[in-house]
Amino acid sequence: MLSDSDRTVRREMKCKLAIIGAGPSGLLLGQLLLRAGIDNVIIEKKSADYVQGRIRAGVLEQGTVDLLREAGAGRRIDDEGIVHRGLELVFGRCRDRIDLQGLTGDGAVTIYGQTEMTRDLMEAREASGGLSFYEAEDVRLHDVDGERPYVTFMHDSQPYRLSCDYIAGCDGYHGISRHCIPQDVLVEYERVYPFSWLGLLSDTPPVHHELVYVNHERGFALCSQRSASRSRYYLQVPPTDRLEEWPDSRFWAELKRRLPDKLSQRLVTGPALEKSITPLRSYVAEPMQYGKLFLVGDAAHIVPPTGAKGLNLAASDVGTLYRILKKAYQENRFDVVGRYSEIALRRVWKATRFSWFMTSLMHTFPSREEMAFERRMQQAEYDYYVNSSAGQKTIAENYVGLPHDLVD
Ligand code: RFL
Ligand code: PHB
Repeated sequence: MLSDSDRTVRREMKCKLAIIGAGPSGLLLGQLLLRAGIDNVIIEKKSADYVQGRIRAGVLEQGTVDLLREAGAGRRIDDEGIVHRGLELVFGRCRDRIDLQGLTGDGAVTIYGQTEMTRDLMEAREASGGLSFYEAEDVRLHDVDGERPYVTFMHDSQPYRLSCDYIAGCDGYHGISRHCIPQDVLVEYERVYPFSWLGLLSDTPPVHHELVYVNHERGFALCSQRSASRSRYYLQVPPTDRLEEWPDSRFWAELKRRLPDKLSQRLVTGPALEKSITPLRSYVAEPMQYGKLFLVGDAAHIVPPTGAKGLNLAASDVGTLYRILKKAYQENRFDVVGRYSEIALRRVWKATRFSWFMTSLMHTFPSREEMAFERRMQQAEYDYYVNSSAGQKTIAENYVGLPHDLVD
């Protein structure tokens, strides 16, 4: 038991890397570094249950799966992940399969929920004895551009001070880390799309064995899945729509209207386990590094989910920072530390481009309804991409994930 006087004394701690946020970025980075002997502490403002329960991504690139394995958290994904070697695109009356495997020389993606990946990483961290503070309050970063940065926070009514060599801002789009970069240094690029996604999770068998992305004149629809008995569906909805306006019955009726007849007849409906609305945006912050602070994952960039890239991009940032810190600490190559932003941003912009392309190609743009020319351009673009081997290959190699950059 702590006495009252203990509680008012600031607890002092030290580590090589302070990690802000226990989303997939923070957990994966922490676990990879622990295994490389680079100690780190994770500070997260929400509870572990809350973080684990967030229903989000479902499609993992091979590079992401490889990093999970390297982190010692790959056993369950190897057993339970579902490998997809193709996907379907639907535009008007056209239904086209993109053969990911054939077009990329054996490429594929793995269907595995972000909730499961988070759970695996939390368990691996627990097993390695890594220190994490959940439900931390008043988290603040100090001297990020100085020699000895540190983080202060409150936990269980106790003040803490964590001194470190570096800080990884893995605290997502709404986090605090990015705001530590001075305004005259940070450049932000943004596009807000004029629609949101309404997602529904249900214990019903998926309508198709592969993912189906649909451009219908009533709006985009996506048929995804988590297992042979659990489906995840999305509908494009106006950005002003609220969840109360979408009872399950309306969701299923609208999805049926947007699917090709064959799929719509096969659709099995059921009560929603979860429903949520997500606005779509593209956002990139440059640079992704300032002094001793690195921005990782959604803290630095957001992509619309149409390309299934958000989590994978977070993982490739983690891979880059992990390789850089490993080189620095294990080979005394601290000269490479300054290259994080430049290396990470190359891949970030390419994934941003692909996500923007898929979003532009597959959604109905409200202003385009009257703009017949724009709709025709979209149709021509679709026709070109799916009927050209170069076009198909471009989609396939981006969807399975571009190579992770090496650090030399
Ligand atoms: P996260 O997951 O937002 O985690 C950030 C963590 O930081 C904590 N935090 C703080 N901690 C301490 N102090 C503070 N001041 C803090 N402020 C915040 C937060 O509580 C949180 O725990 O960011 P991270 O780790 O970078 O991970 C990013 C991914 O979660 C995200 O990119 C994906 O979910 C995006 N995404 C998809 N990505 C894919 O690769 N494939 C997909 O199929 C896919 N589908 C999706 C998606 C995202 C979606 N939504 C809801 C945005 C589908 C949807 C609908
Ligand atoms: C999902 O299963 O949640 C999912 C799949 C593909 C996407 C986005 C989300 O492009």
